Amino acid sequence: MSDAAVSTHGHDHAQQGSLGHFVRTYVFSLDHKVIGIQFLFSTLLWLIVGGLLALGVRWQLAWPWSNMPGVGPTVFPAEGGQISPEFYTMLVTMHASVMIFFVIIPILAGAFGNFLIPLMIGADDMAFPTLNMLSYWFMWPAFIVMICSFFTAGGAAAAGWTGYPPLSGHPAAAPGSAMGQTFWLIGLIFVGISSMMGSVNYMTTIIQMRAPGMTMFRLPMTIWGMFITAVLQAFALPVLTAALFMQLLDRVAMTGFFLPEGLIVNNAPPVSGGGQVLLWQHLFWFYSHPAVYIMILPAMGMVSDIISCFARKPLFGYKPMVYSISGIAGLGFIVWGHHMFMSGMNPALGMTFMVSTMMIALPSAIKTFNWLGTLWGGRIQFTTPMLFSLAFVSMFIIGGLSGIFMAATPVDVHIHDTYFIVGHIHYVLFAGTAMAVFGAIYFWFPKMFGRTMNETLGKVHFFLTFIFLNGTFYPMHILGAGGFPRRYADPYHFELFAHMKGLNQFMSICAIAMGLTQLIFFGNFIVSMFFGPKCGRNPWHANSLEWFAPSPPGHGNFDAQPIVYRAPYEYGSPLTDKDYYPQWEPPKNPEAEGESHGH
Ligand code: HEM
Ligand SMILES: [Cu+2]
Repeated sequence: MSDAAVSTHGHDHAQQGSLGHFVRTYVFSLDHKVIGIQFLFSTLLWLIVGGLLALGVRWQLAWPWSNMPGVGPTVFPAEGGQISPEFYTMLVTMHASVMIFFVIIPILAGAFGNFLIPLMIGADDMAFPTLNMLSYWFMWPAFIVMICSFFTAGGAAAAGWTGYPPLSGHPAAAPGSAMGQTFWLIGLIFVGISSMMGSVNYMTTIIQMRAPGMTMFRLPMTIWGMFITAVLQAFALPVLTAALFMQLLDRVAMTGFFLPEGLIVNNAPPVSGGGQVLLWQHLFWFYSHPAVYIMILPAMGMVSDIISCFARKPLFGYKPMVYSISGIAGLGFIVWGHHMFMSGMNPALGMTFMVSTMMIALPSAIKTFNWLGTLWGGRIQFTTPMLFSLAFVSMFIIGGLSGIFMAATPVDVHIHDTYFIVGHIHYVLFAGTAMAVFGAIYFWFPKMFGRTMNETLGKVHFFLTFIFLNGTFYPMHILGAGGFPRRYADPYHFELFAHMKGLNQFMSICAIAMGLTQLIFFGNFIVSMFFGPKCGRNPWHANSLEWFAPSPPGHGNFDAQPIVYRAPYEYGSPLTDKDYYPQWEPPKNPEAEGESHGH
């Protein structure tokens, strides 16, 4: 590994300015920091794509069958500028698929995992730099294939991000299910391969390459989040990849895994048969329930670090936090049936899944309690990263509580497939994870680029996003409790829902405003990259090892081998006169610190 790092280093001097050098340094780079930043830029770009798709959805729900101003006539000339019902289902499907598989998962693991893991454990790079580079370069073909599907006959995939057969399996079932669904499957298989390469790399790096003194229980929570996520990926992803292949074979090779015998759709001739539609749901959720934790555990880790730093207090209950994350990961494999309560399930089994799902709320509650415990009595600094982290904690509580409603089978009968579920998703994923990601960007931006982002603009970005996100997503619970269905292009068609249009218009206006607010963020990000005030190594006075490296760190990360003397949360320690005591600082009084050496 270090061979590669050294040889790239050599080129720095030998081939200054040559194209080959540029390509090796910034395009096919083996450096985990460059790969992390590549992931960050790409996922932010895909976030814009996913966001625009969402605005399409919101447009239709607020002002159904009306011309989209500006873009409508160009994008949908055939419908005279309106979104068609077929296109609406594509929008819903592709919005969720892009956000989940191309934004949330890769921004956490790909961008922050890559950038932070070696720096926070005191390593000079990942264990397998080439694998790391490949994991990034598998994402672009995946994304291009997904997006190209919009231009195939029939359009993009339209069976929802969950891709249930027979809708997804039968070429005549859903619009776009001719080529679009096949493209979708190929795209996701590529994403799966990418994640798999990342996962083995992260596990190996964290287990094998920690700096001297960095015991497992001295790892920052960010690293624990990334580690457990990598383990989850390794166990769950093969199941999804196999299922994707099987669906692909059903579509292109006439196998019969998921389609029942003699199924006739839209008078099209029957296709392969003899399969089980429910088998897909089991395989899909066996991956995708653990995947919802893949989408939040790294965020929980990063938030823990940010909160401890700006409360200037040690993280409350470090070990219970570690056990909770592990517990969430373990339990995550025995709850997938809660997505299938309404698919036809033996009540005894439904009961089992209900109980296991409710149990998983326990470790989640422990974590929330510990964040509050960390804040309690702290000298809180309301910086932008801290504000976003506090938003994460408070919003995650709403998302977690709505999860408990849904876990109760008698309640889920009524709210399954309504906007209540969509509300839950958005509270855990947008109000939760995305807030944590914004916090993490503001927090680690100085390490990435050696400059800080503008705090005032950061706060404006925070407050507007926070207000508009609640305006957009909170009413989803109200709609859902009233039965408003998800994935319908025109629910107002039913008289029962006609009165809900006003609320939907309010939500869509908030969504548009929230989208515009992000321009502040992107502007701040780009301008600060070049003109932000330069910062030193440790602008937040934090304790973990990444702050020991220069900002931005050069090849090989550290200019001196870091040695770890203590846990990463020694804020307000009586053993030093500063209010923080970094992991790398040799003890001033080794006798007094003898205890913490014992680990
Ligand atoms: C307190 C813990 C949680 C509980 C008890 C819980 C429970 C549930 C239940 C029962 C459902 C299925 C509802 C239905 O379709 O009728 C569900 C759906 C979902 N949950 Fe959670 N959840 C929890 C936390 C999370 C977290 C942390 C995330 C993601 C970060 C998440 C993401 C999702 C998603 C994406 C769906 C919807 C899938 C779909 O049908 O499209 N949940 N949750
Ligand atoms: Cu689930």
